[in-house]
Amino acid sequence: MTIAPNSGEDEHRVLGACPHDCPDTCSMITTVQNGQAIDVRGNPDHPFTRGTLCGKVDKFLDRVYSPDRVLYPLRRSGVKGSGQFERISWDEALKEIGDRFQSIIAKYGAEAIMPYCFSGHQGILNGLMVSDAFFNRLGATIAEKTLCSSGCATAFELSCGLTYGLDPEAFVESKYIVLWASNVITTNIHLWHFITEARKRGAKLVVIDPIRTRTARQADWHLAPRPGTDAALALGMINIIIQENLADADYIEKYSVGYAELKARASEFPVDRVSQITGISVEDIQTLAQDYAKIQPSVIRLGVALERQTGGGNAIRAICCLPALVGAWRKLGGGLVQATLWPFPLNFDVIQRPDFIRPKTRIVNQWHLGRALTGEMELDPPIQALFVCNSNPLLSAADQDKMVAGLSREELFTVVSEQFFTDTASFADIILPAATQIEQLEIMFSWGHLYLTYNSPAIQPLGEAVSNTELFRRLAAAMGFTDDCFQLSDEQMVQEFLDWSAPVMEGISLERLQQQGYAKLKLSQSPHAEGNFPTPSGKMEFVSSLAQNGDFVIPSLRQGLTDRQSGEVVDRVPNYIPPAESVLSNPNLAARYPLSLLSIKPHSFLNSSYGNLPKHLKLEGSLKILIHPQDAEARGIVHKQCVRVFNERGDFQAIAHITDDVQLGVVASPLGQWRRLSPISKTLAALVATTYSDLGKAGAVSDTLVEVIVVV
Ligand SMILES: Nc1nc2c(c(=O)[nH]1)N[C@H]1C(S)=C(S)[C@@H](COP(=O)(O)OP(=O)(O)OC[C@H]3O[C@@H](n4cnc5c(=O)[nH]c(N)nc54)[C@H](O)[C@@H]3O)O[C@H]1N2
Ligand SMILES: Nc1nc2c(c(=O)[nH]1)N[C@H]1C(S)=C(S)[C@@H](COP(=O)(O)OP(=O)(O)OC[C@H]3O[C@@H](n4cnc5c(=O)[nH]c(N)nc54)[C@H](O)[C@@H]3O)O[C@H]1N2
Ligand SMILES: [Mo]
Repeated sequence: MTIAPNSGEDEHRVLGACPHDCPDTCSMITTVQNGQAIDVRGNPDHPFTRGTLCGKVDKFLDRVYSPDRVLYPLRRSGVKGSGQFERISWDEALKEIGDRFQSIIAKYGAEAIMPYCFSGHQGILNGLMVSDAFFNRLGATIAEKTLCSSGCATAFELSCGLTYGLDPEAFVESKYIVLWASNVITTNIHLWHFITEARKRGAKLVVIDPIRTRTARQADWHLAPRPGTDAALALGMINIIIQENLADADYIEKYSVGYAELKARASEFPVDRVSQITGISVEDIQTLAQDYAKIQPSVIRLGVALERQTGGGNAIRAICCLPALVGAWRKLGGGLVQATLWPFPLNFDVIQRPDFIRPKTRIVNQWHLGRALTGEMELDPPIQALFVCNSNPLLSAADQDKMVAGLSREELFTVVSEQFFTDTASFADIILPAATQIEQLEIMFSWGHLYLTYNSPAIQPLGEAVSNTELFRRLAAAMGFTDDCFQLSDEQMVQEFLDWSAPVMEGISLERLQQQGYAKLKLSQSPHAEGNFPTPSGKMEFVSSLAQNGDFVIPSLRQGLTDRQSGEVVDRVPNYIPPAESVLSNPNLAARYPLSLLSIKPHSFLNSSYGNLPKHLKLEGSLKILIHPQDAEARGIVHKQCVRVFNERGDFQAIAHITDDVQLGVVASPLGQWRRLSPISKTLAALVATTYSDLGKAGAVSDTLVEVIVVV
């Protein structure tokens, strides 16, 4: 809503919500003067985000008013990828898209059209699901969206169910906090206040991360396992906890199934073996297991990164066993949080319209866009049109060289809806201008707290930019779709996309949201004190009944429908699946490519968003690779030298940062640097692994061996 004028008659403040794919979903206040936004800041009243914005979004107006914004529809006027475009009208753009889609459908069928929408915007209206109803109605290929969190979600579903875990604000009550593959200071900064408060009250902070991150540096204790070995660590902890009688027998008895099988599995992980696998000392593993069990309430914050390892799904399942084993769920502040989004009462079927999907419609996973476009997948019909929205696949998917080759195909008709001339947009035939958050209406769930956040438009859209919802209304009209869902206004979507009568919405009205900007779901702060897990048995499933039945759907916000994952490949009890590419598990490959490459989240970008804005670029620096001093010395690499990072899949060049923040044998590079601003126009996506991890078709992108050499 618009709140009382600050000073002067034509200055007012508007309550909004940060639109980004980040757990924090901040409540924001935009100050508007004479129709211009002059300031964006955090809303001090919000109990979780508490008035601060991160170092990326506190410069949001740089994004809104950037001279590089795409503000008008554009048609390609040079060769693909050249970046040459001419301005056209919306009518021309829509007619061209409609005509091309119709002729492709006539010649090849609608499956020759592939949408590609991801998480550039996280709103319930304009986010991940905004394109689904339209493309399902069109009969297009279904893009399976597993770039983020599908591995975590599947692991949760198989073990403790799709639970929010606990209220992250209850971290203040915790006495032992474990951040497991979670770089909170970079990726979830507003949780830090609650961790700091808990530490003031005596809590200990442990970080489990192969890298000494900003967060690890602040911890009481940093444990650095070898990448991809966390399942062994968790099973080793479980073994010690059971052997040393530190388990909570009463909690296990009442609220879990499969303890005997878990105990048997864990016994395969004696501490010596775990030490060999993980590289962590026997004493440290013992101390971790003992302290974690004894110091209650203990809590684990899991990041997303584990799913980017081949055995990551099983690692997450094994870690999910820990709080039930020690009864951490019993007390306020105990348990485990990964993503809190599951209780938000979204009407997925209304938003995504899976009922439009024609039987047997083809599914292509987004990670495989490059192979799909080049013809390597031998799709019939081939992809003849690609529609990108909320995403920059040239940087966020895998097989970058193949994507470039595919996007360069002359007959491929590519449409990109964007705020900026991204690397992907530069290959478009048509670019459509997208509005930013302060130019549109939105309502947001969160995956890091329990508040719904409301975003009122603060300014008129710049140029001819439109919200994603308006874009799909226009496209539907261009295709002659008269279904009611394509006539809904944004205000009607807010009403229909949420179940306002759900019990969690008690006390929450639209008026309250508009006035306050946010409202907390009605949920227990510690929902599993007495079990109540959202699993088929209602208990914590050390042995997964879904895996046992052998047939479950990958839970995903991203599709009403995704492929089923056969249970045959899924062990009923969590196990350790070694990395596909590591020195220990694949010595032949490691002889040629001895370094494990982790792709990590950039501190000053949001994935690739902001990667073109001067202040953010200055803070983030150029494409870099962190390398251990001994690994650098062995290769004659000096600090800040340009190096080539390569394997059989591809290569990129980066600036070497020599630091013992990474362990020997591990290199790391932050995601998000733009291809065209990088040496040899290549980034991480050129060489990361193209396989899936064990669960949820997450990309095993951080299970990647490389070699690094000096560029001469
Ligand atoms: N190697 C490697 N690959 C990864 C990951 C990794 O760790 N390593 N992480 C994965 C994860 S977790 C994720 S979430 C994905 C992220 O992958 P993407 O979803 O592709 O994220 P971004 O790179 O930020 O690109 C989002 C684009 O959407 C645009 N955008 C923002 N708002 C709007 C809007 O309202 N309308 C329209 N039309 N466009 C908008 C932005 O300008 C930006 O260019 O990448 C995945 N890929
Ligand atoms: N500043 C900023 N914030 C972001 C984003 C961003 O791009 N920039 N992206 C947002 C998105 S889309 C997401 S999904 C989240 C992701 O949030 P996180 O999961 O916290 O982010 P990552 O950097 O991918 O991984 C966290 C840590 O896991 C470690 N890690 C990697 N492999 C392993 C392993 O095998 N074992 C262990 N124990 N640790 C491992 C990495 O070294 C890294 O420090 O962040 C969100 N927030
Ligand atoms: Mo993500």
